[in-house]
Amino acid sequence: MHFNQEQIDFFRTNGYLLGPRVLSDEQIKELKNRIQGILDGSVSFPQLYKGETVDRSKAKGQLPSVKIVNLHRHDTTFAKILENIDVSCLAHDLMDGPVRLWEDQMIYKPAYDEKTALAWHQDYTYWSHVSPADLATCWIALDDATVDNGCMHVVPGSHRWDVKYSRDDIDVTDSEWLLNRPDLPTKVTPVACEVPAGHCHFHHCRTFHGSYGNKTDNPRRSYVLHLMPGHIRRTGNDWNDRMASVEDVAVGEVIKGPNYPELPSPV
Ligand SMILES: O=C(O)CCC(=O)C(=O)O
Repeated sequence: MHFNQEQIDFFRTNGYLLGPRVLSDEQIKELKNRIQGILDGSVSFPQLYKGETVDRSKAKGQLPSVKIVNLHRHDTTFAKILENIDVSCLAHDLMDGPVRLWEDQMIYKPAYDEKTALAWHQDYTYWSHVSPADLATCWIALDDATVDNGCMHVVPGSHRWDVKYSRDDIDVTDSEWLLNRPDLPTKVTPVACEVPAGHCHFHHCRTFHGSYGNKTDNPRRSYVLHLMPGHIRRTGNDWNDRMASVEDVAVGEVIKGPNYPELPSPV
């Protein structure tokens, strides 16, 4: 499975791209069961990161909005997805190989939780200790992601903007802070990225993106692969606990090794 040249050009110009279906119904079911087990505590998991919305989960036994990182290191159900040849071929169409995993994440937006917005951001703001800035994310929907349940929105072309700020400048009380900056080169026109269950969606690490709450009676679940082309190096130190830390790789070295698995060779 590959992107055609038109799709690759679209990604280069716009910084995002809807991809084809990469997971079967069976795989989706297996991932959802595993996620359910991690969230309800029947599967033990060492790195549960609960977002700011945890306290709202008290209502009617709903689960909190949760982000879990590096699942592949602890759970073979997730590690198996990294062997998905379709994901690998598509990623290699957009990035120089060998493509490696930088970090994976599960993001869960509970039903009827309109406050589970993910503030507008650029991923690279949190990854500036690795370079160059040409990582990309493969975001895989486990439920149909729609405008109503809080699908991702992007600003086309924003990955090519030279907007300078640091993590410390961000107004964390305003989820649209990035969109409202006075120095943006043009008026922002966000686009909603609806993704059918099992399909993938790619975005560049500088693309402005964010998402809103879930108004529906179903959770919105996704499994997210933050990927890096083969030449990405560690160029600095980790500087806050919300950013992915670089493990077992010295400053200046290419980021690789058991914590950063290579996707299979494309066919
Ligand atoms: O799942 C979302 O709504 C946003 C995900 C995101 O920010 C990312 O994958 O970089």
